[in-house]
Amino acid sequence: MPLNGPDDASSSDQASVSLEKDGFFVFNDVFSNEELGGLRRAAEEHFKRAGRRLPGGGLKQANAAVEIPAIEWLFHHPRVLHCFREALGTDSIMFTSHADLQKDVPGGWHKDDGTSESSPDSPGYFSKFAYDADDCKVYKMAVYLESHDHDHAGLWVRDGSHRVKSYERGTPHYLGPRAGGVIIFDVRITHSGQFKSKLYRAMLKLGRFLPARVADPAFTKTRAFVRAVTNRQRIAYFFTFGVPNAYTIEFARNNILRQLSLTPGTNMRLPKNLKNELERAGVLLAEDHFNVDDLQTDGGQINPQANKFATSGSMMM
Ligand SMILES: O=C(O)CCC(=O)C(=O)O
Ligand SMILES: [Fe+2]
Repeated sequence: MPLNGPDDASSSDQASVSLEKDGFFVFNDVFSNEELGGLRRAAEEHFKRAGRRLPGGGLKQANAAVEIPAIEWLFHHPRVLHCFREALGTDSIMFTSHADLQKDVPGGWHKDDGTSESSPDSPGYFSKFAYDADDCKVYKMAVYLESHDHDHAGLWVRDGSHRVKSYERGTPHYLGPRAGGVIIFDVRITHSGQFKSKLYRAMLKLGRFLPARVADPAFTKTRAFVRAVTNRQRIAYFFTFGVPNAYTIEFARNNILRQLSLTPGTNMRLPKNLKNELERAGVLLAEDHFNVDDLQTDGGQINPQANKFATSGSMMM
């Protein structure tokens, strides 16, 4: 059940209990209109000069905590940290360095734990499948800049699917946050953004006959135009924190490799100021537990000596 803001006194256990049981939770009234305006301006400015165009339309930016300095405040905002602390059920939380920005990206069922239906034997970002692990608590915050309580363009989840490997299990459940609210969900949950419409799927089929360099920009522009004139723009930020243990560190490390592959040459080290602010707010950093420079250069090997959580969790690195 949504709460009226993270300061709601009744919020105590509700978020963490829901996250454990259902795999998601909605917080209302987290950001002010000014803050939403700042996030929107930063996204629009950024996509004028950068970003990755997706096949089939839409824009994405990986490593947004570094690539978009104007939104640095988002990651240490007191209300954001409060929501994560409520969701994770502890004050001791860790930032994974994962942050994405996206605009008008169409969805489809998937999990954010690095697994995919096409590689059913791969445990994704974790070294083994983590669906039965109670201490795997790696949670993503979705910040939609538009209200989605009157359309179906918010987030779909399959209830309870954070505890099963199958992509088909769990009743589909629509979560339409109002602008200013956020959703926090377990990265293991099966979820989807806005599903592709019939018209859009037909367009994509036709697009197969065109070279990607023609089809992708054409779809991105058409979608952006239709959304702008129908007042249905869809911009969202996603970023991930966890409890400080081996699961969170392993997620962070392997997700950094993913972000590097999506944005070659991006600097995955957190900016000094952001690092200081997070530390001041009592947030631990996953990047302190492996060598980011090694990942930058050779996709390096994690050093178990440097990871004090490696032997304390139930999962070995
Ligand atoms: O588009 C959305 O709302 C969801 C995006 C998502 O699930 C992702 O980027 O992993
Ligand atoms: Fe996702």
